[in-house]
Amino acid sequence: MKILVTGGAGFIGGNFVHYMVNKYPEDEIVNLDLLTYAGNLETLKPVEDKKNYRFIKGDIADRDFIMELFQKEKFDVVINFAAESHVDRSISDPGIFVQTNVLGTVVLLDACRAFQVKRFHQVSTDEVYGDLPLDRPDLFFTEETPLHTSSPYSSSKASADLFVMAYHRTYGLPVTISRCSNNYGPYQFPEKLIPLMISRALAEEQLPVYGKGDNVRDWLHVLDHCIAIDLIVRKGREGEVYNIGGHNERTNLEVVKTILKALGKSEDLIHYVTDRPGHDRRYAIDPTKMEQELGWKPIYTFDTGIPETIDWYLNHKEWWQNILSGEYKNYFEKMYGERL
Ligand code: NAD
Ligand code: TDX
Repeated sequence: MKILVTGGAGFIGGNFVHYMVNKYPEDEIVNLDLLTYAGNLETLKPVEDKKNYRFIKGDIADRDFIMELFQKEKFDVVINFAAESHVDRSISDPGIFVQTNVLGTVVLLDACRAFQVKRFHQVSTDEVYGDLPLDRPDLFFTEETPLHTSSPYSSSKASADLFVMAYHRTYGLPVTISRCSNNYGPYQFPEKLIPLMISRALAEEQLPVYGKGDNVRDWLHVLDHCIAIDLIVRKGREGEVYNIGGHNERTNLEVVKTILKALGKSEDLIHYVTDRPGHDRRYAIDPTKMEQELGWKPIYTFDTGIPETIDWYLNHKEWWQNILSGEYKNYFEKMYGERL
């Protein structure tokens, strides 16, 4: 099979490329990525010389380029990870989220139609369901939960999902969608909660916790996400949505304290800052459909995954220090300068 992975120089796409290249030597994995601030080819170093792997730089929203590429390559499967993925950035600059997440997805769908791709898989997010109240631990997102978005980011992801479903119903395009909870693990860009807190705690810098730190996220190890997507693409039913999560809910404060404890750092580093506007309170996935239909079960719990992840960041300081010394630093000043 010839598989196009878009956004494979990012966090989850990069982990997915590693997984697929090693697991399926007979498949050809093509990684298409624009290399925005979040794309990092160093993430692909362990696989870049493999015979079944190739990188192409390009924009999923560039229609002419995408049509030409699809005509030439004749992909069997397309898995779309490419996106603007950071909620805070979507609050300061929503336009690029429409461009990449909505328009880029529609361009890919058109190319899949035009060149008879056998499966288009959209990597979506649990944020399309909005949030759950903090005082109702009995409530979870199922695949039937109505879309109800809060941020420009989640609105752009929900819009893309609606187009994916419309292309299935209207044109019979063979599609699937997965909606996953918060991922953590190796190669995550240090603007997201866990790598941000690890890198700043190691430097003994203040840790910016939004609001009271009582918002809840449902943490999933990135390898469990990759395994789930592979299963959906190979065994999932066309036109279906699959929620991916492993019942690992933690408040942000619990996450930060766990990191500080593991690194032997003081809780005095915690610094409460102005809350994120429209901040979703709680995400929690009901993964029954993945478990019953596809036999998926996560390998990691948060308690087994987080020490391993912290070790990874300790053993790969060069990877994230290179990021911190570049463009990211300007971004950080802009985002937090007035808050700290
Ligand atoms: P990321 O920001 O780390 O990576 C995104 C990648 O997409 C980068 O390599 C970037 O260069 C590339 N990209 C951006 N615009 C592009 C364009 N126009 N054309 C081609 N490539 C482009 O994101 P991530 O955390 O790895 O998330 C991957 C996907 O998973 C996204 O679709 C996101 O919405 C979804 N998701 C993420 C999480 C999470 O916790 N990180 C959870 C659920 C769903
Ligand atoms: O500095 C911070 N301080 C803080 O308190 C940052 C960066 C975050 N937070 C809080 C906000 C959230 O409640 O931590 C929580 C997690 O924040 P992010 O890492 O920004 O993730 P989130 O907004 O939950 O979205 C993530 O999960 C769903 C991904 O970035 C999305 O791409 C995915 O769809």
